Amino acid sequence: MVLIGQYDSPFVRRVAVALNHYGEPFERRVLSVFRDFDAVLALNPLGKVPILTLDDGESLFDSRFILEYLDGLAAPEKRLVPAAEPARREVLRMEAVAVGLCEKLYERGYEFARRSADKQDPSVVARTERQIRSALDWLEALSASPWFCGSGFTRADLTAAIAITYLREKHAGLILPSEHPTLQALCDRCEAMEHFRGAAYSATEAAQSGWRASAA
Ligand SMILES: N[C@@H](CCC(=O)N[C@@H](CS)C(=O)NCC(=O)O)C(=O)O
Repeated sequence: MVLIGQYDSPFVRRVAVALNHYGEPFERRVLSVFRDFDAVLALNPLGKVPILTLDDGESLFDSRFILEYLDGLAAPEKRLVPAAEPARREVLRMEAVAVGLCEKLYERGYEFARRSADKQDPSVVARTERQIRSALDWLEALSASPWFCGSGFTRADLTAAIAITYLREKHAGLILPSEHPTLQALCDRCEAMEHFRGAAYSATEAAQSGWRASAA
């Protein structure tokens, strides 16, 4: 399998960490959705990453779809979403908020890093920042100790941890870490795990694709 995308993307990282967790070997092709847009469009009609190319050449895209596919392949004890309700929908609800948080952070970053100052819309930024804060407060209130759902590590933990790293790396100064101590601790715990270290956030890849860290 080949994972396409950079390790400054929370969506790409969540697929990479899951692949490591399942013990699925993969190669990576470091394409940027900006610098290598034509190549990405050739693989995904939406021109977005992550893309996972299977050994027969089939391409899967959208981290949600890819992670569902991979969880279906995994042995039951390795799965990252519980099979039984209500735990299943609890994890999926938390994951939805954590992925949505990544999407809102991406939107905010896009406004600053990709648009010139005269094109930025303060009302869009303010709305996005409210959504980011609301999602963080909601996740913090779940008091992960050590994990969100019982004693097992799930995709909700994986995604929330990656979202906090993304916040720290690309939106430093937006929200004080002391406002969400449980999420910060979850992030530290996860990023220290082997599966996360094998797909660590890459500031180099962020810089290579033209990321401008401004208005943090
Ligand atoms: N819902 C998608 C979001 C993926 C996404 O937005 N990826 C960003 C990179 S971090 C991207 O490809 N952006 C290019 C674009 O939206 O034009 C997923 O979970 O995979």
